[in-house]
Amino acid sequence: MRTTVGIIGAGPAGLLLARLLHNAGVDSVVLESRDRAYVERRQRAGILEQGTVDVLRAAGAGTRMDREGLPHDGVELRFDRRRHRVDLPALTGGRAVTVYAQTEVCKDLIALQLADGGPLLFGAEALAVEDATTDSPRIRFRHEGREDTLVCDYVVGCDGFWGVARTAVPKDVSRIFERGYPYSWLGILADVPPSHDELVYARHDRGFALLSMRSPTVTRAYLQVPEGTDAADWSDTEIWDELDRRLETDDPAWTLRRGPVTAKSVTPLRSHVHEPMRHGRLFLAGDAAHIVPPTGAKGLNLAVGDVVTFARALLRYRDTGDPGPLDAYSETCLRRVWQAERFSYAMTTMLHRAPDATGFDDRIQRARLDRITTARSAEADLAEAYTGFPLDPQD
Ligand code: FAS
Ligand code: PHB
Repeated sequence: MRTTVGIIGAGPAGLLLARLLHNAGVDSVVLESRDRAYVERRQRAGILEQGTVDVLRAAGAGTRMDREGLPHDGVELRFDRRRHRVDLPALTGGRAVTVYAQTEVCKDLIALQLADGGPLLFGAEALAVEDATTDSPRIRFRHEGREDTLVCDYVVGCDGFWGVARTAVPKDVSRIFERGYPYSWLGILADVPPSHDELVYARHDRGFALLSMRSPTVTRAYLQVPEGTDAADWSDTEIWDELDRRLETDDPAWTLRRGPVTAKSVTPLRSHVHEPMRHGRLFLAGDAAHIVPPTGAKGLNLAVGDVVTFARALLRYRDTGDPGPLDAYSETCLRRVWQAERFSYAMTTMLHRAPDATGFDDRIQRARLDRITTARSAEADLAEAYTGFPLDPQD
């Protein structure tokens, strides 16, 4: 098999890249190791930055998002029984976010790709990327029990944290920057209308809590739990009781709506960056290159930023012969990635309580929250980061 751009992974990064290239007349092939149903139901991101919404619309993948997505102009910070609303458009010159689940973004992009895009092979596992430093990098893959090779001009590794693409970068070239966190997230889906019409991020001495949603009838919520927690150890009642405790407030209008929990899972929290994000004709995008703790709602949006940067750079090279943006791909993406890492780390350490936290740590967290809720400059910094860093230096 031969193509211009070989894409490993049909998560949001790989699927959006295939769409952007298709719209620009560049052929590509997407190899995805799992089946379609798995990719379409894998619960992950829920928040889309303004820039991501704009890119999906421009790519022709925004119809259902515009119909079913929930635009949000604010988020709430809750601590010490206080409720503080962060007015995103007022603090950012009009930017906001949209609640539209990653599962739905993937469904929309898969439907478009299968309708009129290039090949999208499910159950096709990439085994290795070879000859990345030549003009014809190759992907060796297994599909329907047979090994095959995809010869490309460029390979883009969109295969997530556990993928193979990153392993094709020689050890003496790779630099890894990482931070683990001594806690995880217990996430639930519940068939009950959300208790609030915007997201609530809560800092509590018992630990972090987040109230989010998937639709006007489906709540998505998260609790900070000890590392290694088994979701099965938490009964539905225990989860709702703990959410109630951590979301406590003096506001008499507040009630936590409870309902049947339909899914629960535990996710470890980590920050991880692989540099460089390019090695010869191999480019890394999304979770294949970087992981952020989900507290800043940045993961999916960063993946979108990477593939927009790659697609624009490739088209610039094709249309003008200027290799500049392609050569600067890693540097351009890493500038945005490190801002998102900084923000996600700040939100995580401000809102979670470490098992060995001291009174001093608690006071510092409260001082950071007090600063954000009383100083417009600090609040604006949070709002700008939350609604999204520029997708590309051209923006
Ligand atoms: P993905 O991991 O989504 O996709 C990689 C794909 O590659 C997968 O389909 C995998 O099957 C495939 N693959 C792997 N190895 C392969 C191989 N050898 N051959 C072929 N295919 C292979 N982000 C946000 O922005 N907002 C949020 O609210 C948010 N919440 C989150 C909540 C949770 C619980 C988690 C876990 C993550 C959350 N994230 C959030 C981050 C998340 O959305 C990721 O950043 C996003 O999935 C990254 O997309 P991709 O880079 O496409 O990687
Ligand atoms: C979610 O809705 O899944 C979600 C929202 C915001 C976050 C993380 C996850 O920061």
